Amino acid sequence: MSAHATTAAIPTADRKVIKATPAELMEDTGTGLDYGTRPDRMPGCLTATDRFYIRNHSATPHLDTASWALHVEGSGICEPITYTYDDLWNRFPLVSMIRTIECAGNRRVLFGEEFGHTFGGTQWGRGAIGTAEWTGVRLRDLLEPAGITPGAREVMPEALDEIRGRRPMPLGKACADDTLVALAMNGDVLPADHGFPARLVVSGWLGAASIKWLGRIQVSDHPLYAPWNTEDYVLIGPDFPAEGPARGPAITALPVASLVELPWPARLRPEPQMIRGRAFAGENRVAAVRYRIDDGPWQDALIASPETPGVWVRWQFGWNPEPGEHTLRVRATDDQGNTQPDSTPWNELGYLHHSVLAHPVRVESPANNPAVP
Ligand SMILES: Nc1nc2c(c(=O)[nH]1)N[C@H]1C(S)=C(S)[C@@H](COP(=O)(O)O)O[C@H]1N2
Ligand SMILES: [Mo]
Repeated sequence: MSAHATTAAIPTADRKVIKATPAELMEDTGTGLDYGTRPDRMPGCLTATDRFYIRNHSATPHLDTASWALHVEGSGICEPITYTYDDLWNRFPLVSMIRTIECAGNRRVLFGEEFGHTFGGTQWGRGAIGTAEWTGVRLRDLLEPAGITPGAREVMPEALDEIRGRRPMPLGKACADDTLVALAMNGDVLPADHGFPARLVVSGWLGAASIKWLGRIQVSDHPLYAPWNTEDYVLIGPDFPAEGPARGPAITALPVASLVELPWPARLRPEPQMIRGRAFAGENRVAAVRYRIDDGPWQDALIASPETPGVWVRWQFGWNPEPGEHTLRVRATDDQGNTQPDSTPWNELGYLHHSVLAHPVRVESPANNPAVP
């Protein structure tokens, strides 16, 4: 195979992800591991599983539930426990919740454009975010039978993929009502690429905390360090001092940001229409979404879905655009008063870009613009 072959040409057996990733639904970042959701292909509140973004650091593993087990162990528990797949389905209350997962590297390409710089890492546009209904067991319910010691302070889920993905969190976050070991996604058993047989969903935090393909949960009475809280998924730069073995502060909850459900650049017809998008505020609630066309005033968009912490909202507004080139800006604000900045503090690995974006829009008559329905 030539070095320039596209992923579409790679035979199925050699692909590193399992589900189809057609260009009509997903944006190929070129790594063979990471595919974004096309922002103009999100009709529902939930992101359909066929287009939910994939972020893999190594190939999707093939795991067999007959031999799979989840081990709970470490200095922060009294008695190690091993659960089978059936145990998870049958021995605990099942919980379903809608939650958004977003990669800390989402919009990295746009971050680069803001600084005239190409960041290393996966070249994400706006598609490394998605919302699903997750069904599973609260992590807390799996830890408690092992006896959490009074000195326990950190919990580190660990995966069965080749890179052994792992990322510690404080015991409090691990035991939150909405920290789930998910077994199902959008009403079906978890697909392989999204963590089958079991993945964590850590509400409002960077996607890297939501470890897929779980194999072990370590509970510790001392701080834990892994590549994903020392080398990666930390903020490195002049504004961010190193912390002990970590090159910078570890990213936890995500900042407020927004997304227009149009391609980049967008092409519209000069006629009245609704412009739609999403806003997400990590652990906070989205409180307001404002938009600005060209040099016009900032106006309120209508938030048209429940404002729940950990879940994106859909917003919309009507526009009857004049033919020509336009710039659309959207600024979301959360219930803690945080608002999208004009510029994001630079960090070496290009994480947490959440600046107000200048979305380019070309408005043309139908004759010049046949692609638009
Ligand atoms: N085991 C494991 N878990 C993982 C990853 C991984 O590569 N391996 N990627 C993480 C990252 S960086 C993100 S953004 C989310 C993406 O989840 P998704 O592929 O289901 O969208 O999974 C996280 N969990
Ligand atoms: Mo990520």
